Amino acid sequence: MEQTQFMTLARHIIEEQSKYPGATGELSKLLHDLSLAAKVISLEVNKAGLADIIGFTGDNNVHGEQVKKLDVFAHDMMVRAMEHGGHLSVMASEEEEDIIRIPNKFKIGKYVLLFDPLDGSSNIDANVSIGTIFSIYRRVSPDGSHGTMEDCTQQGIKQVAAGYVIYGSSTMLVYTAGAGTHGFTLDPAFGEFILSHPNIQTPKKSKIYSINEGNYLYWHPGLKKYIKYLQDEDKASKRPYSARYIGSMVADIHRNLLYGGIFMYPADSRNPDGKLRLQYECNPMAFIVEQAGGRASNGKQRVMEIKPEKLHQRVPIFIGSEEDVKTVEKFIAESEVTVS
Ligand code: P6P
Repeated sequence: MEQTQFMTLARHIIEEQSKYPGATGELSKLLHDLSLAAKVISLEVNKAGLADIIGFTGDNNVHGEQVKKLDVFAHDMMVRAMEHGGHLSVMASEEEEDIIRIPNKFKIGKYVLLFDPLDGSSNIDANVSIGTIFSIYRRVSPDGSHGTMEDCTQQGIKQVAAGYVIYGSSTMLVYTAGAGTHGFTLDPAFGEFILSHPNIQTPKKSKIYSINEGNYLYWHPGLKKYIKYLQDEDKASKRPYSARYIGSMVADIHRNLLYGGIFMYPADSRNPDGKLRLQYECNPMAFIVEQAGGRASNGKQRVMEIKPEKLHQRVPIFIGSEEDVKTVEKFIAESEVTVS
């Protein structure tokens, strides 16, 4: 790995922003506030096994999924850490039905923050890596007033920054502001995110595929053919691929980003839109992976070009190594031709 000078996240963000003439430094401060929230959530996640924080609150979130206390903590921490900075006009969380208004006592800013506070939380009790995902837009509603639903349902191509924090054997923050994708590892000794993975480039072709094969029966015929293709032997194209599926999107995509791989959460006959949310999971991950030289589509169209209709909209996603995503798109297209 390229030797990196001792670069903190704060310094990296400022240096990145200095590349953009007219940058006011507001985005830098916003990302800095996000990194503070990440440190606090990391502390709680890493001691969840000790505290009584594990276990269900007994409540259900907007999607009817049982909510773990850590989900609630992470959501509350993100809101509290971000609402007072004066950089945001509005927020939206995967854990909350409606958009989150900035309290009147705080200054209204020009950015919009969408986040999944703790993705993969059903894995908390098994100590599996989980993560926070965030996506930042510039507001489209008039300055000075409170942000709107329209601010929160912009196409992914309008993102100004996106990132995730993975709480695993170490805590890492991976982000892009449109000039490459960069990874920082939290040094717990002095609580700083240090640049460990500058300008990540994901392999164009891989030998790893990630999908919940328990849904095989319900898949599109083209997808069934593609998975069978990956399992056939062909040394020239490094087949059979290895199946790697953690069931935590941040963990699966992080591994594939570094090693190469394709992650798939497709539509199926039971879930015509798939499972993962466009605004909180798919768009930020698509921005990150594309900036690392990868590809992200819904099987037919670039994820970031999908026009959101609803805040919590779900979309199918095929994301990762560019050549692998293009291959599955081809299988789907060909099978649609034969099927129609
Ligand atoms: P399944 C976790 O609940 C999550 O939202 C993603 O992190 C993960 O990729 C997916 O759902 C796993 O879903 O249906 O395979 O358990």
